[in-house]
This record gives sequence, structure tokens and C-alpha cells, in this order.
Amino acid sequence: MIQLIKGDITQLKVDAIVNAANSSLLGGGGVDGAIHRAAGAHLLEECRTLNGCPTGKAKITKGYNLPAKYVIHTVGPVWQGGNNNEAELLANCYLNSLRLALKHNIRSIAFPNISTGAYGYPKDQAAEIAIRSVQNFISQNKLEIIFVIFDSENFHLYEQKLRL
Ligand code: AR6
Repeated sequence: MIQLIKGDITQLKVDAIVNAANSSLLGGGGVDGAIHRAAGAHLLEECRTLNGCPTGKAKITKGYNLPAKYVIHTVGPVWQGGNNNEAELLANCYLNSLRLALKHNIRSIAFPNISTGAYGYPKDQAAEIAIRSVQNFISQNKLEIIFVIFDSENFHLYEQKLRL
């Protein structure tokens, strides 16, 4: 099942929320900053033990002060015009996050719109990839998906594409 919510991902009481991190995994702005602020300093402590994360891959930590039990940190591609494997790397973020969720018996997982903020990925193309990747995965695996959307442009795109 796929749900669409407009709001702040740090408020969600789900098994896991996904963080749109950078390859250091040591925090930043946007949703990454919000997650670290809400989770508290222990999240950064655990992140320091992970030795970063390559683009398109995902790593998991506990949620600490968040209502969510886990945080899955993934690193989206920086948009460089579209000829640098951005689409495959973005799909891999969703796929690797979902695989990691299954491995940890996670039943509900919330995604932000990875790469569509500071990393500049065109929102329409990113939404297509996010929805397609997730739909493929849940056709074969039982998982509850929540797209948590912060801005109106993304919300309208997802509403149209999911035909809710
Ligand atoms: N809840 C849900 N979505 C949010 C929230 C929130 N609290 N805050 C922002 N968004 P961005 P990126 C949306 O820039 O493009 C960081 O500095 C936002 O509206 O957070 O993958 C990292 O450390 C946008 O649609 O992530 C990296 O250096 C989406 O989250 C870099 O930014 C992603 O925007 C990653 O860039």
C-alpha cells in the first residue's frame, strides 16, 4: 500500500523513516538537518561509526528520540544534467532502502523526496522514479510505504502520478 502525506517526516510514527543524507552521513541541511535535530546527538554518534555511504546505497541506524524506530540513510545523486547516471542512482536509493527495510523486518517506511532539494533533481523526473521503484518492489514484497512531502509542487506531482 502507498500513502501520501504532506508534512514533516520527523513526526511520523513508523518503523523507519528514510533520510536524504550526503555521503559523509554526518548531517547537513534540509531533511537531514531536521532528522538529526529531532533524533538528538546519539544519532550523530552512531552515524560516525558507519564510515559514510556511497551514492545510491543505504545504511541503517536507530531512531533515538524520533517516533520512528529506525532511520535508513541513503545518499541521492547530485543532479548534473541527467547524463551522469542520476536516474539509476536515484532508483537505487529507493531500492536499497527497501531491501534494508525488509532485512530488518520493517513493515512501514516513510520516504522524503530524495535529491529534489539541495541536490537539484528535477521534481517531475524524481517523482516518476520514486513511484516506479516503490511500486515494483511492493508488487513482490509486503511493505507499507508513505511518501512524506514537504512542498506543494512535489505534493501535486505525487497526487497526479498516484491518482489518489
Ligand atoms: N520532512 C520531509 N521532507 C522534507 C523535510 C522534512 N522535515 N525538510 C525538507 N524536506 P534536501 P537532497 C524535503 O535538500 O536534495 C542535505 O544538506 C525538501 O522539500 O533535504 O537529497 C544533506 O546533508 C525536498 O523535497 O535533500 C545533503 O547534503 C526533499 O526533502 C543534501 O542536503 C529533499 O531535500 C541532500 O540533498
